[in-house]
Amino acid sequence: MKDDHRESIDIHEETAILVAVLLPTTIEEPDPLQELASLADAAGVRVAGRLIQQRDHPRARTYLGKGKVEELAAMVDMLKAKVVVFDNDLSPMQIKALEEDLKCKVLDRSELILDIFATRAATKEARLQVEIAQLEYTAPRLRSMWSHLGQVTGGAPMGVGTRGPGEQQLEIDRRLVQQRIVRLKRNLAEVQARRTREVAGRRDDHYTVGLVGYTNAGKSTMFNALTDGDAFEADMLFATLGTRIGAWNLGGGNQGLISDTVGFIRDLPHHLVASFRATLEETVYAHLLLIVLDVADPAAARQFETVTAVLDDIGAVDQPRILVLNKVDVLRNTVEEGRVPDDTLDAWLETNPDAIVTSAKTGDGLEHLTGVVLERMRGELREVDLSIPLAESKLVDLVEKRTEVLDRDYERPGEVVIRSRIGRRQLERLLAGGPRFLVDGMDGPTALATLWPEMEPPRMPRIPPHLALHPE
Ligand SMILES: Nc1nc2c(ncn2[C@@H]2O[C@H](COP(=O)(O)OP(=O)(O)OP(=O)(O)O)[C@@H](O)[C@H]2O)c(=O)[nH]1
Ligand SMILES: [Mg+2]
Repeated sequence: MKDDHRESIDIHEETAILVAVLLPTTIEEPDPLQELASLADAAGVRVAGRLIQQRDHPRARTYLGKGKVEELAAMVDMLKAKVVVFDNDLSPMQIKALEEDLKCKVLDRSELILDIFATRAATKEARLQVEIAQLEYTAPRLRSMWSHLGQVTGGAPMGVGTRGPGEQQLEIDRRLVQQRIVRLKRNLAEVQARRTREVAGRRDDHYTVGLVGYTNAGKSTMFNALTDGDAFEADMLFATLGTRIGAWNLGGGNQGLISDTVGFIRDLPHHLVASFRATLEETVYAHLLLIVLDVADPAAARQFETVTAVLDDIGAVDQPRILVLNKVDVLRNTVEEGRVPDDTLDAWLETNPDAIVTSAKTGDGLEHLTGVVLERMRGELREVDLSIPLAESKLVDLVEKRTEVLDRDYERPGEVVIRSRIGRRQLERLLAGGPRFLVDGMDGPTALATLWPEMEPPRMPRIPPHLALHPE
């Protein structure tokens, strides 16, 4: 084997063997390699073999036990595998030792995820995010970093990668990598500052709803069904990497903005979470979160845990969440196949009575979901008298269209008093045009505070320090 086999981690269309080491802390699953297989599939790898070992703790040098490494080496040889992918995260030293023993390229789970992200990154922002994450995670695991750098930057800088990986060269590489990371982060921070302002603006002007959930749960399909949008949906992990925003007609002249974004996965590499935080910003700042769950997936419970953990991690902790139990049309099949218990749906509804059952594919439950979100948007309704100068005919029109009008009174000259049932959000929207009318005889801010005293003004969530791009 040549010494430079790990200069790049490009694994597209290569023959691979998947390996999982199950520790006592690993959650039991019928097929421990199922998710890694889906990830490998999304990365375009051809899976030729699998190996699973149970251990009390990882072996320091190779993670896998000594005998199993020998067994794996024989498999690599026999199946002519070009790459071995571990479901566990490995240290740079472990990767090096394994590559020596197995005489082929070795990748860990985080690298596989990064690889998928790298091939999917379509926007400048996503590419910056992925490159930073790769430099921080993968670069220390490469023998010769420059050739890899050349790969991600699309040009081999100074031909350094052609040189042998001497210790001194590695030291120089390391410094150059650090410099590049700093530069990229600065770049990214600029792109993201602009974005943050846009996101905050959208939040001030509209009611925003964020679709979140495990990868492949059906977010993009739901987004398309609710918005006549054209988000990419595919039976593949991480089909979506960017964020998409669409108008959601909630009925009764009300409109919300809904966003579809990157899916979550367990053990998402921390570097990746940090650099993708801004992509998730649309979510963090949304007024309401819809957690989309593939209820027919045997791993649904663990996926739900992952999603709530990531939401906490990115600071999306203040807004209300609605659980959406999706793919209910598939559930009957999975129950019949014995892959999930037949009381699956009841069990979810027992612990989450407000959950909404849907099929984004057939459209079942989406009308109900829309109604529930509209209710949330309007908030609790109040009956108020709106005193509007007759000259403000547009405003009168808006009130007639957007609220439930109970009565109209033209007795006072130059003014109409409309008795109306209205939600806080609707009133805020009407007031946004300027203080041109009184509510129960009060000005706007006073009326809001008096009529909905229990509601605090929405807060912009904080960014947890460990996820800030520039931890100071
Ligand atoms: N039968 C059925 N299939 C669904 C449903 N919702 C989504 N799917 C399918 O599930 C697969 C994944 O859907 P996506 O909408 O791409 O999932 P996603 O959550 O956006 O996934 P990522 O972008 O990877 O995070 C696609 O093949 C969809 O057609 C559903 O309610 N029923
Ligand atoms: Mg998607």
